[in-house]
Amino acid sequence: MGKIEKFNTVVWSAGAGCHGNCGQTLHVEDGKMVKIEGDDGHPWNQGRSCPRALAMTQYMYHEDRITTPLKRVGERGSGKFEPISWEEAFDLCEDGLRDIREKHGAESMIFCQGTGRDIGGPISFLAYSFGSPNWVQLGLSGQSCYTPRLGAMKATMGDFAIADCSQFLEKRYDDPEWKVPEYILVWGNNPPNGCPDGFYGHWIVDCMKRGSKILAVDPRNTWMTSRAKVHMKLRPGTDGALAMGMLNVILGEDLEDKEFCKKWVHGLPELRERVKDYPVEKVSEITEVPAEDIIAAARAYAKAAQASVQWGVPVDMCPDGVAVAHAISCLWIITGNVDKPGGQVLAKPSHSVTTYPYSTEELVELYGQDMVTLLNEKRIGANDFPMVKGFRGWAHPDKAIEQIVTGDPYPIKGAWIQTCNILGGQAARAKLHYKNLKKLDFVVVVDLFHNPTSMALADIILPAATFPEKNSFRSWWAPLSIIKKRVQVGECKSDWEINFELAKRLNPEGLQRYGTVMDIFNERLEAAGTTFDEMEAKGGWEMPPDGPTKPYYRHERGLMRPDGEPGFNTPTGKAEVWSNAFKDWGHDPLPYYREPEQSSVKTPDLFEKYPLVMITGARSNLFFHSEHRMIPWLREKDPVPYVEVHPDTAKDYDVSNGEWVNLENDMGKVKRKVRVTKKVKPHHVHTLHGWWLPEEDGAEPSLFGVWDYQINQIVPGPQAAEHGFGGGQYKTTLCKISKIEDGSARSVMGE
Ligand SMILES: Nc1nc2c(c(=O)[nH]1)N[C@H]1C(S)=C(S)[C@@H](COP(=O)(O)OP(=O)(O)OC[C@H]3O[C@@H](n4cnc5c(=O)[nH]c(N)nc54)[C@H](O)[C@@H]3O)O[C@H]1N2
Ligand SMILES: Nc1nc2c(c(=O)[nH]1)N[C@H]1C(S)=C(S)[C@@H](COP(=O)(O)OP(=O)(O)OC[C@H]3O[C@@H](n4cnc5c(=O)[nH]c(N)nc54)[C@H](O)[C@@H]3O)O[C@H]1N2
Ligand SMILES: [Mo]
Repeated sequence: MGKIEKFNTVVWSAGAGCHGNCGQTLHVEDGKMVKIEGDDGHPWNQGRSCPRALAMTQYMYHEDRITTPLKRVGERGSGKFEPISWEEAFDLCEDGLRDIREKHGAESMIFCQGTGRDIGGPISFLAYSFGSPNWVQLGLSGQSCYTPRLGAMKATMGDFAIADCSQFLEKRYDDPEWKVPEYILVWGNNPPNGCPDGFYGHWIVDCMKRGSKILAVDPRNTWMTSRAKVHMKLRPGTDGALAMGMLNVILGEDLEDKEFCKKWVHGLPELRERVKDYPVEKVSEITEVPAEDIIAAARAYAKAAQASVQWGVPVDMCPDGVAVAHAISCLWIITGNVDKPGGQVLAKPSHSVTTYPYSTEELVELYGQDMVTLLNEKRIGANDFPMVKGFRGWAHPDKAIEQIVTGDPYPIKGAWIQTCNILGGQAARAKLHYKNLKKLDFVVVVDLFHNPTSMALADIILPAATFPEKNSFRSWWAPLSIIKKRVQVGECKSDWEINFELAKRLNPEGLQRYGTVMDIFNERLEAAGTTFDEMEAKGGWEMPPDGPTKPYYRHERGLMRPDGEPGFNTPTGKAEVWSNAFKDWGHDPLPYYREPEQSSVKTPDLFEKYPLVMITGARSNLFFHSEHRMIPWLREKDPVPYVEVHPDTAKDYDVSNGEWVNLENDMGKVKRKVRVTKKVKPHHVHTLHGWWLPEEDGAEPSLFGVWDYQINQIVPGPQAAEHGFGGGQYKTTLCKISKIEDGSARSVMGE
């Protein structure tokens, strides 16, 4: 046995999945990782780990892991691949991409990613170097994850904000500047399970231990909601009405922070008028939340010395998620809970380091003026939705999948799929995505394991590295961190290395200044006045110094605006509850509520046929989306896909605990095992998304059993959000339960 060496690092993809920045200690023996444990000295997680991090050794050295580049040798979908060298793989990718660029234009190649792992940097670098403006979270209907919330905050405050749990301060809860939030309004979020969007879930629990009280907005019962002073169990997708109702109470009872509003808020009189349309009784009727609960929660939140909101993806998945996020952001704005301790902390990338360039100047310098023109004029969706053009540099997912078939205004011929499982978890209308993507001429998948997407579509597969196997850096909120390679598995390469090699081949002149990926890292780290090696020598992470990226009261100190004046980064310098940005984009400058696309109110006939509201994808801490089903320690805990059914509903449908059933609507049916539980309300059901069976046959037609278990084939689309962002129907699809008479689920799941 060799000596065990210990290295501290940060858990950012691939492996645990997640959006986190946890400090973990790797135990390495003879070049192999043998154990992982939480790093006590790291301010983010202070020594803690999650099940997926703890199972990393099983993930890294799993027998199914893809460890060499692969080339398809049979028909698409036949599952026949053979190993090739990296040189051959890069040659084939270069030829395939060049061929599309020459015949159809670079925009005919789309670059698809999943959720925000360590991918935005490498994939935009490759797409833009190649010359395509079409970088897209393909399948995510309405781009309904975080983008609607980010868009609303950008429009109202010019910056993003998250619940203040002292995460920007090195001494954390012991820092004298920080104050514990009196209330935390946990809205459509289960933080300890998901740690979403750069927020470590147990920070809320840490705050609760220090006195924070919880107000919860969630149709289900969770650990978190069971601790709430007020739990508002709303009808899924009616969050916008609830937020407007709370604003109605606060403004109706003059509970706003008058001093803050006078000095820093734009458009309060207009908001006051608008919320009159949402009296509490009406809101109670829409949301199914008792009026007294709405009033109690609104008062508690508004009267607190400081209070914060921690929200989740169901907000985005409401129809017009942007408007819902707008309404919720008005809560913290009018109560003055912004940029102050224990409120909503303005969150900026640490040390102003960004993983990829944002500004037009930087884009022109790196990729040329043509790229910027393409981004504005040819990016899919940019001409349909002003917010797609004006706010976020991604192509529009629902438009992109349709353009593959219409070819209008130009053909889509190839896809680079990196860090996403479109057919196995990301896409609503999963079968439509399957059918349309099959039409492409050339598909590359960069992943660590096979999945239904790679099996059905890939011509070339490139094997990616996990976080202990790669160099990278991270500035998503704080601290600024580097990730240093410690082990090698097979021939796997990091996403940065893969994309760098290809980008250089496809744009040799433009990228002359970079010799290796390390040159890119160091260029990006310049904003922090440091280098990768210096960061490593200092222990790998650094908290932001006083200035624009460290709280508090930055709007008063002139640190938020490019002109250095006090105020927020908006046209008026104030937090705009009546938003000039929305007006300029042609949208309602004030928040509003819209009914979900399918519901008892909007589609009563459909509701009669399918009277169950299906919530999908409330996060399990065992799995990250469609990942981890092959990891024994994790799968053992939740071996099959369940559906949560209330006892009354189980009775109505004559089904019992442990019985296999179908969830069904006009789009199809999907198998689930019944778990009778009061976690859900009667006539709501909940089930986890992302199910496929790695142990099953991967070749078509099985595709790892995906069409038996993938819930997204009965989740409809396209989104109908006015903004183009929001409205994915992942939490509001109507369905019914039907019996499986032939025992087919049992045979598939081996029970
Ligand atoms: N029904 C339903 N569907 C949903 C949701 C829901 O709530 N309900 N949520 C939606 C949301 S919010 C999102 S963001 C999407 C997410 O959807 P995706 O991000 O596509 O999620 P995954 O299914 O985990 O697919 C990720 C793939 O990338 C691979 N991978 C992981 N890390 C890396 C890496 O570092 N490099 C590379 N090259 N590959 C990597 C994994 O092995 C996996 O195959 O799903 C959406 N789908
Ligand atoms: N372990 C793990 N962690 C993850 C992920 C994962 O797959 N696994 N995915 C990551 C990603 S990409 C994301 S976007 C986040 C998502 O994580 P969160 O933002 O926490 O979202 P969910 O877990 O989908 O839902 C949170 C809660 O909202 C409730 N809910 C459902 N529908 C509604 C509704 O209409 N309104 C309201 N108010 N509440 C509703 C659910 O019952 C659930 O308890 O997690 C991230 N973290
Ligand atoms: Mo997400």
